[in-house]
Amino acid sequence: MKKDKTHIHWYPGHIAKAERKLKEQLSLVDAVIEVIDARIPLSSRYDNITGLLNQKPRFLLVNKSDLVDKNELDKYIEILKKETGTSVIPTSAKYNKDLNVIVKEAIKLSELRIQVIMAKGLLRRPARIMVVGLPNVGKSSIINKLTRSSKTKTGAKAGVTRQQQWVRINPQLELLDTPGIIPMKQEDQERAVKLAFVNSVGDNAYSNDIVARELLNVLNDKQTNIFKEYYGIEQNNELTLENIAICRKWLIRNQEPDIERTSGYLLKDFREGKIGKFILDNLNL
Ligand SMILES: Nc1nc2c(ncn2[C@@H]2O[C@H](COP(=O)(O)OP(=O)(O)O)[C@@H](O)[C@H]2O)c(=O)[nH]1
Ligand SMILES: [Mg+2]
Repeated sequence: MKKDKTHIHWYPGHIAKAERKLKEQLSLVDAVIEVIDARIPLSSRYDNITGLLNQKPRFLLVNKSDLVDKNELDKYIEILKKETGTSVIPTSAKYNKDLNVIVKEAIKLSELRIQVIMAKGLLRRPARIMVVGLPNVGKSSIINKLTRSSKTKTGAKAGVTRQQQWVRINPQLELLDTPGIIPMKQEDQERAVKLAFVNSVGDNAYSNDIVARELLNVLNDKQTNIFKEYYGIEQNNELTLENIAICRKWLIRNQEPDIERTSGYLLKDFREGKIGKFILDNLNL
């Protein structure tokens, strides 16, 4: 695929299909879990979630919380709670030992609908919950953690889960894993680039150097210093891809900075949390 030098853009085709399927399944579920990424807690929300999800009861999981500062994240959690009026639970599929709080909340949220079914004389059935969210936020990882197995496939790239899949967690709860969709307009490039930082858009939608430069651009002063320290750039030198390349000796012929390679490493280091813990949204947005 040809990479546009200035824009991030993805094929709307398979997203439209996934969105259609998601809507089809909605009538089958009691509630919805929306998984967001702690590094972009505002930008990884679904824009039109209430429209798309048809006012289903739902709650939010702020996953990958191991990659951010807990105190800073708490401020965003408060905002999200106020805004949505729902439970907002920080999680980490990597480190949380006990994700049972998710199971409890899911069952609680479904109870009303199950009671209605039972009032009609039908037998009690397990709560059915759909797990939605952008690609790569950790939906499948959380479900696997809850089943203590690898029933769903996970992966560091966007688009690993291609189909919806029901997973039984226990006799009271079944979860539906879904392929992540990006229900936003591509015109919102400021947000698209944040999705690229955290690997929520496939890497054929952009070129690394543009996204890497943007990543350096959105950092605040404190974050910039942490980056400089990590790559060994002196405090009075500017934080640029070129300077990172020179400090790390990522060079091509004639000792020129190897920008392509540097961009790739920078994004990788950031995504793996090696440089530090960063939230890249802004509270006064
Ligand atoms: N650091 C960290 N990585 C995570 C966490 N949850 C998932 N991942 C990683 O993120 C990538 C995407 O996970 P996956 O479950 O496939 O995301 P999905 O597309 O939403 O289903 C994988 O490489 C996971 O190992 C988490 O809480 N913390
Ligand atoms: Mg998945």
